[in-house]
Amino acid sequence: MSIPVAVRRSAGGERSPEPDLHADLLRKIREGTARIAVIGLGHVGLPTAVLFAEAGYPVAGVDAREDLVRSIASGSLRHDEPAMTARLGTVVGAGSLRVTTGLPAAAKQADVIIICVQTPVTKNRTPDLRFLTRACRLLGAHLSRGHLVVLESTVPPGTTREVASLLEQRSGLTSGTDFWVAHCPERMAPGNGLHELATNPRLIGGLDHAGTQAAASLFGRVSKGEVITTTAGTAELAKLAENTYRAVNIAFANELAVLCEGIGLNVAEVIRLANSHPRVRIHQPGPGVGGPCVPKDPNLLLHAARKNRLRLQVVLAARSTNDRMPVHVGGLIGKALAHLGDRNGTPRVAVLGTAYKAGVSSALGSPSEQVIRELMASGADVVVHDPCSRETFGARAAGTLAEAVTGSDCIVIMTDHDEYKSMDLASLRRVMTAGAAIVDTRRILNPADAAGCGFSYFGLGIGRGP
Ligand code: SAJ
Repeated sequence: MSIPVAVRRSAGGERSPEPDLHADLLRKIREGTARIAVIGLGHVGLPTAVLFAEAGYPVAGVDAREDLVRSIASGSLRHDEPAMTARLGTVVGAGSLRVTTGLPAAAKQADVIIICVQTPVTKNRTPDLRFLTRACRLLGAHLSRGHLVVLESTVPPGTTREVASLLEQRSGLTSGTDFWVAHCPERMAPGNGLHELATNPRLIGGLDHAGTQAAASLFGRVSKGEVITTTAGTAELAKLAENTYRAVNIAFANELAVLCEGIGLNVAEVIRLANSHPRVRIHQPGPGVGGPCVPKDPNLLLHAARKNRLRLQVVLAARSTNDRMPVHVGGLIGKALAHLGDRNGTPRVAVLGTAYKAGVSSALGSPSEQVIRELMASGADVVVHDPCSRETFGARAAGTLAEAVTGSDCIVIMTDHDEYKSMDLASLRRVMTAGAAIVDTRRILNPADAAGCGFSYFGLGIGRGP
């Protein structure tokens, strides 16, 4: 799916911007007076807005979700990043960041518009650019000469140009002459956005030199990392390549894990030793990949390949390996329960972690969902606990770790939250049933310690010997 645009497209060749308009924009960026509108206040837009407001720019943060806007304005937003509440409170309190649901007014008053809306995939894993299209339609109707539009959302190759075309169509203005468009893909791990957006190298790809120059100057004001300029298309694909590399690397680690289980070796040790080679960096096996980016971005890449009648075999294989990991975890749980021998009644399983990774509240795409739903479908009594996420995926929620574990036959560690790394295994063992098993999909426990406390330990990637 692509952004629907009229036939008229932005110019293929470079056009000269009007020197006064462009020079004026550069001056405002340099002097810190450029008014910035950030569209979309999710895990990327919010820290982006805070950073620019802290750098002294007048920033309007725009989001369609009224409850979100209200909670930011009133200082009651709960956020994964410890520093966010205080820093957000400071810029909102000082009036340098104001938040609104009104995109048209914010766009009209801005010199720079940064688009940070979500770009998910559909059930068929094709790009769903509805949010982006909607934002661009509204924005295009209020675009003025001299505007700089920066697309920070992760997008399929060619989207930045399509954004420019849509804006041209809606505004009657010409990209590269009247306004400028650039792509600056976000590169931040959710949970650490304020730090990573300010320190990671930034890629800036404009549709023309003037757009690249303006966006590079802008992001250079808030980034201590290198600002690397390129074309829009290269920046789009480089961003997708980053997360696809991660997905492929994790899939390889997952295959090693399954192999180690089969031949009685410990994958943690195998990877540790392989990674002692200076040019090897194998990632960690786990129960599958979740979150807003790593499971999604390879699909944007695959979509681009499909459009060009290409089949990216490695990426496809990695996707299916990662997709199968929750099923593999289900198999480990089955082995663990079987190991406990004949028991009367329904097995009770305590699933620890619904968040997709440690320290975040988001359970988007979390492999815990499939594991929990399949356990429930098989008739198990499932209790879930997560110190960060409220998601339960339909299972019974426990308020504390002890409550989740009490009376259980099996603990399944799905997320490597700190609280689980420092669990007091001996006390947990005492409140469980006579036979007690642990399935540790993140290998955060020492198998010998767990066994010493009387648990049957099943680690993902840890072979149990011949
Ligand atoms: N995971 C593993 N093994 C690993 C690392 C991660 O199984 O070795 C799993 C995690 O448990 C999680 C999923 O993969 O379920 C994604 O985790 P992640 O650590 O890749 O975190 P994200 O998705 O929060 O952030 C990624 C990061 N991308 C890269 O490191 C290349 C981040 O830097 C990006 O900015 C972010 O995607 C994004 O927004 O694109």
